[in-house]
Amino acid sequence: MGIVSPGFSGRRRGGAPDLPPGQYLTEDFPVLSAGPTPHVPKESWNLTVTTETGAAHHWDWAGLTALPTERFTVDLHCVTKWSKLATAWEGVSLDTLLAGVETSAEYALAHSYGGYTTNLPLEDLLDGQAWIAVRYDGEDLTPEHGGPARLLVPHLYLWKSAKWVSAIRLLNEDHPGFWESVGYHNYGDPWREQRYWGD
Ligand SMILES: Nc1nc2c(c(=O)[nH]1)N[C@H]1C(S)=C(S)[C@@H](COP(=O)(O)O)O[C@H]1N2
Ligand SMILES: [Mo]
Repeated sequence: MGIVSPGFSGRRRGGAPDLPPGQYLTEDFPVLSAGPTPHVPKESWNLTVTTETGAAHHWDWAGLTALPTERFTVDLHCVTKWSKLATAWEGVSLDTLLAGVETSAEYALAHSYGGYTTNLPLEDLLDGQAWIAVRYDGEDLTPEHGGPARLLVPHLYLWKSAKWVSAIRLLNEDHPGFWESVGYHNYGDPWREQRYWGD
């Protein structure tokens, strides 16, 4: 089991250098969901990755949790302006998940139980930047925060971190997700304050 802590580079907690422009610090963990919370039992949970050629890869709960997991501590930045620093998670790196997936796609579209979608460049899921998170703060991830498993891509605004993730489609063309198609920025870099189209 690998233990890594990307994103926690010893920066001073609560210091301005940790806060992207326009953000404020919060200690609690707000819940932001566009619809009702799906309750997906681990026994019926499934994750599918499809490639641009139509190849499909499936993981059930046993398959996912048999993969090496990582512990990581990262800062979260929501477009509604709260940031929560040094949050502790456990999950499977997308590098691990996608290691056996052959693709030359440039884009990814994440899908959730309940219908939510969000898009991002595939390279933003790789190189230690993204996880399928299954535990938060030492506990199984609660349904409100996306349990049993959510995508976590902390270097982008948190709407890119699809809760209750069910599928990741790897695509040759970019396809805007739920918020991206109603005016949120297509990429969503908090450090460049890319909140809305045109930012
Ligand atoms: N499936 C799904 N994932 C989602 C959302 C959602 O509505 N549905 N909301 C997004 C937004 S806007 C944010 S800020 C974060 C909130 O995560 P949290 O509720 O764990 O704080 O989840 C993101 N992932
Ligand atoms: Mo958000």
